Amino acid sequence: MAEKEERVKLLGFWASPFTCRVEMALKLKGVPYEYLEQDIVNKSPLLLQLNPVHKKVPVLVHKGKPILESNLILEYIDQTWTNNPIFPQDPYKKATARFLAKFVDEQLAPVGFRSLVKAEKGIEVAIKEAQELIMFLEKEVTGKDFFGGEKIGFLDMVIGTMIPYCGVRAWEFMGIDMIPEEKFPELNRWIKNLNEVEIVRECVPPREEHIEHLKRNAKRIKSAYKRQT
Ligand SMILES: N[C@@H](CCC(=O)N[C@@H](CS)C(=O)NCC(=O)O)C(=O)O
Repeated sequence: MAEKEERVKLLGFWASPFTCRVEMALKLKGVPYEYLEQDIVNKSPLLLQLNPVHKKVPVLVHKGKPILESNLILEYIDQTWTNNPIFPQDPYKKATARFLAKFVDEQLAPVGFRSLVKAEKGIEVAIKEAQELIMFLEKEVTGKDFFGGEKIGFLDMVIGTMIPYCGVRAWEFMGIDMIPEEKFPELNRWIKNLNEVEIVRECVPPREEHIEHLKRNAKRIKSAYKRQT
Protein backbone atom coordinates (compact mmCIF):
# COMPACT_ATOMS: atom_id res chain seq x y z
CA MET A 1 0.00 0.00 0.00
CA ALA A 2 2.74 2.46 1.02
CA GLU A 3 4.65 1.56 -2.12
CA LYS A 4 1.56 2.21 -4.24
CA GLU A 5 1.12 5.67 -2.69
CA GLU A 6 4.74 6.58 -3.45
CA ARG A 7 4.20 5.97 -7.13
CA VAL A 8 4.18 9.13 -9.19
CA LYS A 9 1.28 9.71 -11.57
CA LEU A 10 0.99 12.39 -14.19
CA LEU A 11 -2.35 13.44 -15.62
CA GLY A 12 -1.62 15.10 -18.94
CA PHE A 13 -2.67 15.85 -22.47
CA TRP A 14 -0.43 14.81 -25.37
CA ALA A 15 -0.31 18.24 -27.09
CA SER A 16 0.02 20.29 -23.92
CA PRO A 17 3.28 22.26 -23.58
CA PHE A 18 2.62 22.37 -19.83
CA THR A 19 2.44 18.58 -19.63
CA CYS A 20 5.46 18.20 -21.87
CA ARG A 21 7.72 20.30 -19.60
CA VAL A 22 6.76 18.18 -16.58
CA GLU A 23 7.61 14.99 -18.47
CA MET A 24 10.99 16.48 -19.38
CA ALA A 25 11.78 17.16 -15.72
CA LEU A 26 10.67 13.68 -14.59
CA LYS A 27 12.77 12.04 -17.30
CA LEU A 28 15.81 14.21 -16.57
CA LYS A 29 15.62 13.18 -12.92
CA GLY A 30 14.96 9.55 -13.80
CA VAL A 31 11.69 9.47 -11.83
CA PRO A 32 9.45 6.58 -12.94
CA TYR A 33 5.84 7.67 -13.41
CA GLU A 34 2.51 6.46 -14.66
CA TYR A 35 1.11 8.69 -17.40
CA LEU A 36 -2.68 9.11 -17.55
CA GLU A 37 -3.81 10.79 -20.77
CA GLN A 38 -6.80 13.10 -20.20
CA ASP A 39 -9.64 14.32 -22.37
CA ILE A 40 -9.47 18.08 -21.76
CA VAL A 41 -13.00 18.69 -23.08
CA ASN A 42 -14.97 15.90 -21.37
CA LYS A 43 -13.00 15.91 -18.16
CA SER A 44 -12.60 12.76 -16.11
CA PRO A 45 -13.93 12.54 -12.55
CA LEU A 46 -10.31 12.00 -11.46
CA LEU A 47 -9.13 15.30 -13.03
CA LEU A 48 -12.10 17.19 -11.55
CA GLN A 49 -11.40 15.69 -8.17
CA LEU A 50 -7.66 16.43 -8.23
CA ASN A 51 -7.83 19.93 -9.75
CA PRO A 52 -11.27 21.30 -8.86
CA VAL A 53 -10.12 24.94 -9.09
CA HIS A 54 -8.77 25.11 -12.66
CA LYS A 55 -9.77 21.64 -13.94
CA LYS A 56 -6.61 21.63 -16.07
CA VAL A 57 -3.65 19.39 -16.79
CA PRO A 58 -0.93 18.74 -15.87
CA VAL A 59 -1.54 17.31 -12.42
CA LEU A 60 1.26 15.47 -10.69
CA VAL A 61 0.26 13.02 -7.98
CA HIS A 62 2.91 12.09 -5.43
CA LYS A 63 2.31 10.21 -2.18
CA GLY A 64 -1.39 10.40 -3.02
CA LYS A 65 -1.42 14.24 -3.14
CA PRO A 66 -2.00 16.42 -6.21
CA ILE A 67 0.49 19.13 -7.21
CA LEU A 68 -0.90 21.69 -9.66
CA GLU A 69 0.41 24.27 -12.17
CA SER A 70 3.27 23.14 -14.39
CA ASN A 71 5.93 25.54 -13.16
CA LEU A 72 5.11 24.82 -9.53
CA ILE A 73 5.24 21.13 -10.36
CA LEU A 74 8.74 21.68 -11.78
CA GLU A 75 9.80 23.30 -8.50
CA TYR A 76 8.29 20.46 -6.52
CA ILE A 77 10.11 17.89 -8.66
CA ASP A 78 13.41 19.74 -8.25
CA GLN A 79 13.07 19.92 -4.49
CA THR A 80 11.88 16.33 -4.12
CA TRP A 81 14.40 14.62 -6.40
CA THR A 82 17.55 16.67 -5.98
CA ASN A 83 19.77 14.95 -8.59
CA ASN A 84 20.28 16.87 -11.87
CA PRO A 85 19.06 20.23 -10.50
CA ILE A 86 16.96 22.28 -12.90
CA PHE A 87 16.65 25.52 -10.92
CA PRO A 88 19.57 27.87 -10.27
CA GLN A 89 20.77 27.83 -6.65
CA ASP A 90 21.48 31.55 -6.64
CA PRO A 91 18.36 33.39 -5.33
CA TYR A 92 18.61 36.22 -7.86
CA LYS A 93 18.98 33.83 -10.80
CA LYS A 94 16.13 31.72 -9.46
CA ALA A 95 13.80 34.71 -9.11
CA THR A 96 14.73 35.87 -12.61
CA ALA A 97 14.04 32.41 -14.05
CA ARG A 98 10.60 32.35 -12.41
CA PHE A 99 9.88 35.84 -13.69
CA LEU A 100 10.81 34.88 -17.26
CA ALA A 101 8.72 31.71 -17.09
CA LYS A 102 5.70 33.77 -16.04
CA PHE A 103 6.46 36.25 -18.83
CA VAL A 104 6.56 33.48 -21.43
CA ASP A 105 3.38 31.70 -20.29
CA GLU A 106 1.26 34.71 -19.45
CA GLN A 107 2.48 37.43 -21.81
CA LEU A 108 4.35 36.04 -24.77
CA ALA A 109 2.25 32.92 -25.44
CA PRO A 110 -1.09 34.79 -25.68
CA VAL A 111 0.42 37.50 -27.90
CA GLY A 112 2.25 34.96 -30.07
CA PHE A 113 -0.78 32.75 -30.67
CA ARG A 114 -4.19 34.09 -29.63
CA SER A 115 -3.59 37.73 -30.66
CA LEU A 116 -1.89 36.61 -33.83
CA VAL A 117 -4.81 34.41 -34.82
CA LYS A 118 -7.27 37.24 -34.12
CA ALA A 119 -4.97 39.87 -35.70
CA GLU A 120 -7.25 42.66 -34.47
CA LYS A 121 -4.79 45.35 -35.53
CA GLY A 122 -3.51 43.49 -38.58
CA ILE A 123 -1.05 40.65 -38.92
CA GLU A 124 2.07 42.83 -39.30
CA VAL A 125 1.35 44.66 -36.03
CA ALA A 126 0.74 41.33 -34.26
CA ILE A 127 4.05 39.93 -35.53
CA LYS A 128 5.93 43.06 -34.43
CA GLU A 129 4.39 42.88 -30.95
CA ALA A 130 5.36 39.23 -30.57
CA GLN A 131 8.91 39.84 -31.87
CA GLU A 132 9.43 42.69 -29.41
CA LEU A 133 8.67 40.26 -26.58
CA ILE A 134 10.77 37.47 -28.08
CA MET A 135 13.74 39.89 -28.21
CA PHE A 136 13.89 39.77 -24.38
CA LEU A 137 14.59 36.03 -24.66
CA GLU A 138 17.19 36.59 -27.38
CA LYS A 139 19.09 38.86 -24.97
CA GLU A 140 18.71 36.43 -22.08
CA VAL A 141 20.22 33.46 -23.92
CA THR A 142 23.05 35.41 -25.57
CA GLY A 143 26.40 33.69 -25.09
CA LYS A 144 24.87 30.68 -23.28
CA ASP A 145 24.32 27.11 -24.50
CA PHE A 146 21.03 26.96 -22.61
CA PHE A 147 18.98 29.41 -20.56
CA GLY A 148 20.08 27.30 -17.59
CA GLY A 149 23.78 27.62 -18.55
CA GLU A 150 25.70 24.60 -19.79
CA LYS A 151 22.85 22.15 -19.30
CA ILE A 152 19.11 22.19 -19.87
CA GLY A 153 17.17 23.55 -16.89
CA PHE A 154 13.82 24.95 -15.79
CA LEU A 155 13.67 27.85 -18.27
CA ASP A 156 14.74 25.66 -21.19
CA MET A 157 11.82 23.37 -20.39
CA VAL A 158 9.34 26.24 -20.09
CA ILE A 159 10.49 28.25 -23.11
CA GLY A 160 11.32 25.15 -25.13
CA THR A 161 7.82 23.71 -24.82
CA MET A 162 6.26 27.07 -25.62
CA ILE A 163 8.42 28.44 -28.46
CA PRO A 164 10.22 25.89 -30.67
CA TYR A 165 7.85 23.00 -30.00
CA CYS A 166 4.61 24.97 -30.05
CA GLY A 167 4.86 28.56 -31.31
CA VAL A 168 7.21 27.79 -34.19
CA ARG A 169 4.93 24.95 -35.36
CA ALA A 170 1.91 27.28 -35.29
CA TRP A 171 3.77 30.13 -37.01
CA GLU A 172 4.91 27.69 -39.66
CA PHE A 173 1.38 26.76 -40.78
CA MET A 174 0.42 30.44 -40.62
CA GLY A 175 3.33 31.13 -43.02
CA ILE A 176 5.12 33.39 -40.52
CA ASP A 177 8.88 33.39 -40.01
CA MET A 178 8.67 34.76 -36.48
CA ILE A 179 12.24 34.14 -35.35
CA PRO A 180 14.43 34.61 -38.44
CA GLU A 181 18.10 33.71 -38.00
CA GLU A 182 19.31 37.25 -38.88
CA LYS A 183 17.15 38.85 -36.20
CA PHE A 184 17.41 36.12 -33.54
CA PRO A 185 20.75 34.32 -34.05
CA GLU A 186 21.13 33.36 -30.38
CA LEU A 187 17.65 31.89 -30.05
CA ASN A 188 18.18 29.88 -33.22
CA ARG A 189 21.47 28.56 -31.85
CA TRP A 190 19.69 27.63 -28.62
CA ILE A 191 16.93 25.79 -30.53
CA LYS A 192 19.61 23.71 -32.29
CA ASN A 193 21.18 22.88 -28.90
CA LEU A 194 17.78 21.91 -27.53
CA ASN A 195 17.11 19.58 -30.46
CA GLU A 196 20.25 17.68 -29.50
CA VAL A 197 18.91 16.80 -26.05
CA GLU A 198 17.47 13.29 -26.00
CA ILE A 199 14.85 13.82 -23.29
CA VAL A 200 13.57 16.87 -25.17
CA ARG A 201 13.12 14.84 -28.36
CA GLU A 202 11.42 12.07 -26.36
CA CYS A 203 8.87 14.42 -24.79
CA VAL A 204 7.77 16.81 -27.54
CA PRO A 205 4.47 16.06 -29.27
CA PRO A 206 4.71 14.36 -32.68
CA ARG A 207 5.11 17.16 -35.22
CA GLU A 208 2.41 16.49 -37.84
CA GLU A 209 -0.40 15.60 -35.40
CA HIS A 210 0.59 18.58 -33.28
CA ILE A 211 0.37 20.97 -36.23
CA GLU A 212 -3.12 19.62 -37.05
CA HIS A 213 -4.12 20.13 -33.42
CA LEU A 214 -2.79 23.72 -33.45
CA LYS A 215 -4.67 24.41 -36.70
CA ARG A 216 -7.92 23.24 -35.10
CA ASN A 217 -7.23 25.50 -32.09
CA ALA A 218 -6.55 28.48 -34.34
CA LYS A 219 -9.80 27.85 -36.23
CA ARG A 220 -11.75 27.67 -32.98
CA ILE A 221 -10.23 30.94 -31.69
CA LYS A 222 -10.90 32.67 -35.01
CA SER A 223 -14.55 31.65 -35.22
CA ALA A 224 -15.21 32.53 -31.55
CA TYR A 225 -13.63 35.94 -32.20
CA LYS A 226 -15.72 36.48 -35.36
CA ARG A 227 -18.90 35.67 -33.45
CA GLN A 228 -18.01 38.37 -30.89
CA THR A 229 -17.30 41.10 -33.44
N1 LIG B 1 -1.07 27.51 -16.03
C1 LIG B 1 -1.38 26.12 -16.26
C2 LIG B 1 -1.96 25.96 -17.66
C3 LIG B 1 -2.46 24.55 -17.91
C4 LIG B 1 -3.35 24.47 -19.15
O1 LIG B 1 -3.73 25.49 -19.74
N2 LIG B 1 -3.69 23.23 -19.53
C5 LIG B 1 -4.60 23.02 -20.64
C6 LIG B 1 -4.01 22.00 -21.62
S1 LIG B 1 -2.67 22.70 -22.49
C7 LIG B 1 -5.91 22.45 -20.12
O2 LIG B 1 -5.93 21.59 -19.27
N3 LIG B 1 -7.03 22.95 -20.63
C8 LIG B 1 -8.33 22.55 -20.24
C9 LIG B 1 -9.24 23.72 -20.04
O3 LIG B 1 -8.84 24.88 -20.29
O4 LIG B 1 -10.40 23.52 -19.64
C10 LIG B 1 -0.11 25.30 -16.04
O5 LIG B 1 0.99 25.85 -16.20
O6 LIG B 1 -0.21 24.11 -15.67
